[in-house]
Amino acid sequence: MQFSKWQGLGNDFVIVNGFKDKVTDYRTAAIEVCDRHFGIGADGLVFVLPSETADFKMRIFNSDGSEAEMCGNVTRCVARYVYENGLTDKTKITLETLAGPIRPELIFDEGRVTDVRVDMGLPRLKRADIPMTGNGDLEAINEPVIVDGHTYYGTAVSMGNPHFVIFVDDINAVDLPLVGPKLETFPAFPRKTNVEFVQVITDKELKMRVWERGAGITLACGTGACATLTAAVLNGKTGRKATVHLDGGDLSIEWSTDDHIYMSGPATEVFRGEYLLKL
Ligand code: ZDR
Repeated sequence: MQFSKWQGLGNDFVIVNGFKDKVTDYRTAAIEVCDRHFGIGADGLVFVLPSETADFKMRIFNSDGSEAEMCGNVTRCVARYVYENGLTDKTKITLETLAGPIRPELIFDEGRVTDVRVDMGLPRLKRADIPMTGNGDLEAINEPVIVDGHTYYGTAVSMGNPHFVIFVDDINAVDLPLVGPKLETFPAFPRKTNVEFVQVITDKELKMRVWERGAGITLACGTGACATLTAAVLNGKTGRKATVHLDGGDLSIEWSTDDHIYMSGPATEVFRGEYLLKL
């Protein structure tokens, strides 16, 4: 199986051209390939596939084999991947995902791609759309969740995938490996959730650490940064445009007047090769 290894702010992925390489069991392949000792090592495995409704379809599998509806960092990487590998000559494409169509656009400076700007679509706030238990028509903003006797106040946002955003005074004081999995699997989230701890720096700057559903701690999370800005606006912490500082670098996020969220950041190819699937 030919592959290409990419990273967006240190959130790393193996991308496979599904037009050429057919894999029968995506989930098992993801667990095998993402293993950092026995495989290539990555936070996720991504297949670029034909689509009837968009330029391409992408399917994203977390390192535990579960399928994610969407992934912001992958979207930026895939936009560059299809352009630079000659699968398209378009610099603005539409990708079919389980979360609906997503539109990335390559940003050039002197003929070279510097960043990718992605129209991430509308953030979804109703509990039914997260999904989160309770009255499905209502939002969960600054909602208390009690884990091990500690109350966490979080805001639930779906960017196609579920996020629970918790504002704290100091993100470095959070024991993420301990509390992350407990919130990820908290019974109020029937499809589990990604968990973001966020510190407000100014009304234009946020710092965030993430515990990802199905992948654990990662250096960055695109959908998580978008959910974070949404939650920050809803809780009166920032304006509609802010820089989100992640462990792997910065993303610029805007909740635009068309109500869509726009995310801008880098995407980089690291290496490519042939992987010998054991399946
Ligand atoms: C967070 C993520 N890396 C991104 O950049 O948006 C997405 C990965 C998928 C996530 N672990 C999930 O929703 O299961």
